[in-house]
Amino acid sequence: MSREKGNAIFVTIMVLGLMLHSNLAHGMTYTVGDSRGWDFDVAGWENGKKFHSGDTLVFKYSEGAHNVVVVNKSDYDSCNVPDNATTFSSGNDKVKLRKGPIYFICGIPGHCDAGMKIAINAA
Ligand SMILES: *[C@@H]1O[C@H](CO)[C@@H](O)[C@H](O)[C@H]1NC(C)=O
Ligand SMILES: *[C@@H]1O[C@H](CO)[C@@H](O)[C@H](O)[C@H]1NC(C)=O
Ligand SMILES: [Cu+2]
Repeated sequence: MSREKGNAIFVTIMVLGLMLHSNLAHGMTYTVGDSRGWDFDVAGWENGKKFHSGDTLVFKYSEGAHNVVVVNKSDYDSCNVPDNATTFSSGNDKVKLRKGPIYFICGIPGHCDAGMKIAINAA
């Protein structure tokens, strides 16, 4: 193999490695609900997306209008807001995903029932 060809292959492998590395290390960032943000009828936004461990969800909403509560599946299904659950309320809440299922609802009475809930399963 020529020296030039060897160098080209080396550089290609380096670039591929860096791309893979940055993908794994930093993941994707998703704004929940896209341009509408964390709002009523956000349920289903997650469908058809492939989430991975290391991806970040950003919940955007007017501070005070909503919040984000991490719940288990039964509370997700029944829209129950448990005491002392992990709750975010800044209006610009970033959550890094770990592998496995995670469920988010809005804890303001009535909002979860109105569709403020998403279920994610990160690979
Ligand atoms: C879900 O969480 C609620 C409240 O925190 C708890 O009462 C319930 O036992 C939990 N269910 C499961 C299946 O873990
Ligand atoms: C919630 O946390 C407070 C303070 O740590 C504790 O006193 C209370 O018993 C907790 N409530 C439940 C339902 O776990
Ligand atoms: Cu809400």
